[in-house]
Amino acid sequence: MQPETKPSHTEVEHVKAKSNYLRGTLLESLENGITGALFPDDTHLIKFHGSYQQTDRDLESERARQKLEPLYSFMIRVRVPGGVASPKQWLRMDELADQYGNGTLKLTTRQAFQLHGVYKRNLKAAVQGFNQVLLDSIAGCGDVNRNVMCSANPDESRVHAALYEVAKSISAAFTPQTTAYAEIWAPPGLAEETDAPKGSREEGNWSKVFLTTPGQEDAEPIYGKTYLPRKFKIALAAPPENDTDVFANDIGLIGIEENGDLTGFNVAAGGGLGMTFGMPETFPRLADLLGFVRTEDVLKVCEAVITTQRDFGNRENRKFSRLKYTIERMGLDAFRKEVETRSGVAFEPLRPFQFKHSGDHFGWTQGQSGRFHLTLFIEGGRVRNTENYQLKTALREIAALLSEGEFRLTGNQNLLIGNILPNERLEVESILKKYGVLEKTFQQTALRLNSIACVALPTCTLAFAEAERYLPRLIDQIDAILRKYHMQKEAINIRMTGCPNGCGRPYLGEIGLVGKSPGYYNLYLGAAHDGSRLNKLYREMADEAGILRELEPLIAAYAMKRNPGERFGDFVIRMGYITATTHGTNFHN
Ligand code: SRM
Ligand code: SF4
Repeated sequence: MQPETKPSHTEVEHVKAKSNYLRGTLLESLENGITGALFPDDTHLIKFHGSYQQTDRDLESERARQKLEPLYSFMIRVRVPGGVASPKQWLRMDELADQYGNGTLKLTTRQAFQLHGVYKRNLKAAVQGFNQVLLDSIAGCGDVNRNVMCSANPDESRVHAALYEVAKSISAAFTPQTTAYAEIWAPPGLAEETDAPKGSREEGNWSKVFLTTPGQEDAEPIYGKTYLPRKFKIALAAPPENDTDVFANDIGLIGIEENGDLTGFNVAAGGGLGMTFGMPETFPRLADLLGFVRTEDVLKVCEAVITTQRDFGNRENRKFSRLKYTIERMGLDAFRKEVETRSGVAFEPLRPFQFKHSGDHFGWTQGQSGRFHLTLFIEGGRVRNTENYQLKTALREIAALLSEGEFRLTGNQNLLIGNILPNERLEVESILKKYGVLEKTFQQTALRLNSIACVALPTCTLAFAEAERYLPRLIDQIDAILRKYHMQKEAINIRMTGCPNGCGRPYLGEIGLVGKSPGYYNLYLGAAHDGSRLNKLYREMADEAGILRELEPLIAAYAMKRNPGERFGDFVIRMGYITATTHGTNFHN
């Protein structure tokens, strides 16, 4: 049963309902040369096509003084299911960033690419540019299932490889079916032009969104005309690594191994991190474990969770429309039963599993195929050239060199260059050395290697404070404290965001910093290093001096009093500095 759009429904619900499957007046908006912005309704719809209208917030007051409209530009989020891109795709994204964007590429916390600073007049050309290498941006944003995340290294074991196949099939199953994306953006004849060899990785990424039949009528068998009440996220992980932070997702799928093969998944549902300051009825929440399902049933179960959320999710107030609140309202048992009824799959008892770590492991590894993989630290996920550090050029040279390798975006904004042939390894290494990229990974404190910062200023319209541009400098200061107590090798997760929405998953940081106003952050402590426990507010509105003042005695105590192998997040709880958050509903207590 599809919910109808009632008068009490939010504006976005009405915009979706009358959009004719996400078309709205986007074509007219794009062609209108009088303003750099879209018509208001289309600003909602373009999200489903993977783009956000933004302004350059650094220039806000100057533009207002000159009585100019804000400098509108667009962020484009390019989906990369499981984070796997080919060297050819990397090269194209690199090129598009220079040609139409602000010269940088952002690797996101969900294994996608973002271009920033694309003017309206260039949007179509930019989208067509990546469409031509079989990348797309449909469902990059919007009230649909977003980029599906998967543990970053499929070549590590048979389980990882199988996991990636499941991630791709989930991504394909829940991609919107509308032909609006192809109609608005795709270069004519693209489907016929593609030179991707059958069965190749590039063809695998091909989402079929362009393969439309003339006269085809639109239908969304899963989503319906009003799509989902809110964004929806799915991630897969293979224990002991929780590098995709599965519990932060609407659906988290924990791969279970039997005799070296993937046998199925422990399914978790109802994760989500966004909250609003001053509204304790909004809260970050980790997904609850529902039970075990076999691999062949996982798509049916995901579809049942999605349609349950479609039909029971709140469409009257977007602050309460994520699945986490639907589950809180329905009760976990009733929700589980609904999913079982809809899918026809009964959950089996949970299988044992143990996560150990939620970050990435850096450096070289050799996979089961004998090929090499290298995980590099990309601070804040930002790929750019600066005077002292030519990261973008280095990665471009590697992409041009690799005959078969791949660029895997990790869920922690880092990059794994994978499947490097043994005879190419030395050349890759010499390029990285030439540009100082290896030092950037190997000479960092473990704290920095475990850091995440969301975009925040200047592009994010919701930011109250800096994050990506500031965290590296704050870490310089914290590093000095760590060195003083010989703790520089201690892996502590630190995550900063410019507002409470949670894009850098700050409530899963052993040290979490959430922007409240320029220069001031709420400090959260006590998350589990493996992503299985949220943190809790320790100090409100701390500036840099305040943050350092709070952290130094804790780091000193950790150096002296920790038990062998004890993680910082567990230590601050054991020592009574903070009480543990055991469920989203007691996050604010
Ligand atoms: Fe996010 C909104 C950036 C991952 C929770 N997020 C935004 C917007 C689009 C701001 C806006 O609505 O105007 C940000 C664009 C900034 C810019 O200039 O690029 C933005 N989110 C990001 C990225 C790029 C952060 C990064 O630095 O990597 C991540 C892109 C992921 C992707 O590729 O799809 C990103 N966002 C997340 C995550 C982490 C995750 O999914 O693992 C979360 C927390 C998990 C969750 O969904 O609960 C997250 N973003 C939000 C929210 C709060 C949602 C909520 O339920 O309350 C918003 C605001 C909203 O939706 O209203 C938001
Ligand atoms: Fe913007 Fe807030 Fe997300 Fe950071 S957490 S990117 S400031 S919405």
